[in-house]
Amino acid sequence: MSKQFFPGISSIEFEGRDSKNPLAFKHYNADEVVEGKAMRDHLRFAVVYWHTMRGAGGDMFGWGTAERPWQTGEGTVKDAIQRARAMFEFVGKLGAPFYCWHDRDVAPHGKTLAESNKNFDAVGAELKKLQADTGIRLLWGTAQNFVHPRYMHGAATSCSADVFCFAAAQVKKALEWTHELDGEGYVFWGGREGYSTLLNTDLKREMDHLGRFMHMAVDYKRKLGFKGPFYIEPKPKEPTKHQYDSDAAACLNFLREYGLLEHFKLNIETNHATLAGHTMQHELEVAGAAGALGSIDANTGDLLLGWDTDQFPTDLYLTSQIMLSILNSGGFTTGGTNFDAKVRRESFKLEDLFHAHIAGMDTFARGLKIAAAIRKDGRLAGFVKNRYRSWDSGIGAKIESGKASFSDCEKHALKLGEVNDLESGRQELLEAIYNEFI
Ligand code: XLS
Ligand code: NI
Ligand code: NI
Repeated sequence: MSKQFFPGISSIEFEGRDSKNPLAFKHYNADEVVEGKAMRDHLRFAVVYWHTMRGAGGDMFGWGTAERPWQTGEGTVKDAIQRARAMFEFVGKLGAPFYCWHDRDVAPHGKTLAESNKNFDAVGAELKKLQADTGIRLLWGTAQNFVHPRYMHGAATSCSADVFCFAAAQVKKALEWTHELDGEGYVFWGGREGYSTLLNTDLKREMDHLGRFMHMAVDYKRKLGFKGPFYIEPKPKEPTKHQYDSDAAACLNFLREYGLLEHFKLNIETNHATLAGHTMQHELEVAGAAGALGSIDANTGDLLLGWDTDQFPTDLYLTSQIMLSILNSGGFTTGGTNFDAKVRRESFKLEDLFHAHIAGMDTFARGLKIAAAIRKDGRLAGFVKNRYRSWDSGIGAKIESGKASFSDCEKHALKLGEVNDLESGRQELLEAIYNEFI
């Protein structure tokens, strides 16, 4: 047995809702069947490499606080391999089936692109071995095209064509490793694809370059034979003032405009939705309506803080609403519930990583059960269906099928004289019904 990074902690087991053991699941019972499917397969939990392995708890005002025995600070490949082992020990003990990475989380930056690629190859080989040994799988990979100073003006949307080429080379390599590690999908989050001021920005040209970049990625994916979906992860701001992939609607418009919609789905993150002035459920519904609901980054923000605080989700309204939208759209296929979340700076102990993930997984398990109960009860969906019944026959059905004209509508309205039978929207009653299930 190689070195243990979490020696005092064994596998997290399901003990049921009355358990007081902080290192046990109270609600996430992987084998429990909900709507004909095991919880494990509904939720498809993933742990992120960046926050969980690389996050040190620093902020603008203070150094890192976190106790992380695998962070030696040397930045070597040897170090990175130790870290990969720590990651798989953690994910294995937690019992999550998936993990996610950025290329530069797993392996260190080299002095040149060739050296970075070499580093990545060395750690990638170790990841492949660890996956085979543990059965833990890659939900998605992505390229970290925002940390290095060369990306200060953007990556695919940089004013420099040279930088565009570095970004392309990085995505090419990250795609190769995602494919080699049997990743279920691949994510694009436009870390600096946006601007700080329009005074120095040719917006149209930058958007065109982003479209070109995505087409090149699609071509390379085909060449590789990678079958998983591409996802775009919307976010309105941070680090830039305005990011081009600002919300689900903006992403869908971009994908349609550049003829990319068939190749992409969306990866929706709660904290990004709220930064965009939307609810998570709104973003899921917009993506779902376009048939593009792919995967989620599970976290939450803080109403009083205006940035991506990436907290663990522990709100039952949030998780039940998310699971309601996911179940209504047919459930995850290649996507999953990825904890793009970090423990607070004050939660600096190793076991806090377990507490945080257990809290998130239990809250999602309850959210799933609540959503399934709401669907079984049927009152809420029934109310919505009934609310639109005027579209099921007569003039409504004629309009929906495209067979009615303005003149037909006018004739109908003239015949009625006035609308006298409008019904209440009943928001408060519906909220009370929802509460019955919490
Ligand atoms: C940052 C994003 C990022 C993506 C992956 O806000 O959430 O972590 O998920 O690049
Ligand atoms: Ni994210
Ligand atoms: Ni984020």
